[in-house]
Amino acid sequence: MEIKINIKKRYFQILLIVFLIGIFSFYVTGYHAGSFDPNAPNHELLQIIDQNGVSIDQDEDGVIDKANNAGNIFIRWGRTTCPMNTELIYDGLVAGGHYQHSGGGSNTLCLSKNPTWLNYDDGSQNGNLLYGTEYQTNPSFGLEVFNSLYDFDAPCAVCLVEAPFFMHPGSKECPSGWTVLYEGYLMSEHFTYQKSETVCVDKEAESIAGSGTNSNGNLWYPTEAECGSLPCSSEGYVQDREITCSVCVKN
Ligand SMILES: [Ca+2]
Ligand SMILES: [Ca+2]
Ligand SMILES: [Ca+2]
Ligand SMILES: [Ca+2]
Repeated sequence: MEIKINIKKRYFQILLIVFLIGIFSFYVTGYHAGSFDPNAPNHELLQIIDQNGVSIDQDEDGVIDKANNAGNIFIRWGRTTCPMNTELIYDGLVAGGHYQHSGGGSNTLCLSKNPTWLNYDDGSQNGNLLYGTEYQTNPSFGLEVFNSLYDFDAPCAVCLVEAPFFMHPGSKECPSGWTVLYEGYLMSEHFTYQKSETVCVDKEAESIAGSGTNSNGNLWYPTEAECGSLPCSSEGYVQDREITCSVCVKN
């Protein structure tokens, strides 16, 4: 009789141990599986930047939101440093298409100063062509403060900011609730040349050392208001006056 009771007791002890091992295993493996839950908020996703330079935000539920215009990366054209309360990612060279070429890319790039390569062929195949950007700011194009930059090439800075931002064309000031990151002048290609991008160039623009040779690749000119199509008045735009801009960040 006593032997039977001991066998039953041992049987329950074994069952209990198996049960405890099972619970332990479930927690260990379940914990690791949970860390790969694709729907869980993942801080690594908070600052992903897509191919167009638009940041992909993520709300508290982990839902990715790409459409709120809350890009966290902006380019400070004409400078190598970033404004206060923003972080320099890298400084580079401004580059774009040739002023006489009707094809090629139309956007302006903040190009790396330190290129690295994948596959290449050093023969000239002349597909898309990329040129450095020169301040074409001789005195005949106004904007006296930029005259000393004439024929020099422009740098740029790619900056990280933690709030939504936008470029405000036409004003060196920002709307209420927004703070100026930098102010400057709208610049782009000459109106008789081929199209390029209009960007906001810092009012205290710098040049790349030793770049004063006249190369005329991609060119920056100041931008003038043309009344009639634009409304002009004593409080508004003025015929032939150089248009300003600012980059604004949400308070
Ligand atoms: Ca070539
Ligand atoms: Ca030039
Ligand atoms: Ca030059
Ligand atoms: Ca003018």
